[in-house]
Amino acid sequence: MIAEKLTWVTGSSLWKMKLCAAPRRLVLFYLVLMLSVHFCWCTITSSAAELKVRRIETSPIVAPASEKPDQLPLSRVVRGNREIAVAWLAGPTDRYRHGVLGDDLEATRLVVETRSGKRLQVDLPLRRVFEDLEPRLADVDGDDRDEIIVVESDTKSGASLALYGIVDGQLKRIVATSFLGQPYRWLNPLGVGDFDGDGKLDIALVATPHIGGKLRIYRFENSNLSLFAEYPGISTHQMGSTELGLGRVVSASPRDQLLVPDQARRVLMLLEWSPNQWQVVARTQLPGRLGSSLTPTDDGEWRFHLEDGRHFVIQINR
Ligand SMILES: [Ca+2]
Ligand SMILES: [Ca+2]
Repeated sequence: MIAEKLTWVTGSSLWKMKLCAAPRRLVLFYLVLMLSVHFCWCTITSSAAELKVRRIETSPIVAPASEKPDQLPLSRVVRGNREIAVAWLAGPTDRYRHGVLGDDLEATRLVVETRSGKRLQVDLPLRRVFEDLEPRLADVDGDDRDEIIVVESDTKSGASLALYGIVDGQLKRIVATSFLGQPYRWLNPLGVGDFDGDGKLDIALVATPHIGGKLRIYRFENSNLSLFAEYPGISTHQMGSTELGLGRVVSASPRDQLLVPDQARRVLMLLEWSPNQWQVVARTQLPGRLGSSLTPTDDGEWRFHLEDGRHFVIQINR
């Protein structure tokens, strides 16, 4: 009986012949040994990637100057490839003094220029601001027209992630997540990707990245954003910084993955939602605290610097 089990493990009838004649204790020893080898093999192969960090010398990156009238200071103009040619945040105000993004100024207006040259805009009511530095363009619903992902904060309820788009020739809010529930609570959008492998884009963000940040993933379905996955202890932003890209979406098959720092920003992890549970595909300890966005390079790596000013690149080895 024991020898039969061993034959299943090794796949060899020769083993069976030899072990039938072996003492019972020896058979048990071989059984435990072979099962251990089998288990170790499974564990090693499930670690499908490695994160490799290498130091580099580089010159400092110069922040882009404002290029649009009334543009929010420190914000970035974004260019698209579809109907929306350009999008930016404008109308600076200090009516919501949170200061999470480097100053007390936030935007009251979202502006786009279409490819046909038409300018459209949305002005928020007095109790709201765009607490953000860049509108992000993505075709979230797959209709070949970009939506705009932006952080919209309420002076009484804190931040939400909002999706804007051109509807019937007007720039309108299509849908938004719930507000975080109290003022001075912020979230940092992370990006879009197909994180559950159903062929449709999902949206990732980090809620309250300065206080126990939670990575959250939403599906856009039936004109709603529904939360389907959450991972605690993630921080993609340093309080007061204009750097928003400390976490990135990594293209992968069959599901896109997320490269994110832990709460202390000293560990980088590659996470996958696979399926219905999180898997840490790879992780690495950084030689200091992450102090910048992860910027993609032409070689498929990610460039960054630490808070102490040293520059590095990180490579994903699969
Ligand atoms: Ca769309
Ligand atoms: Ca999906």
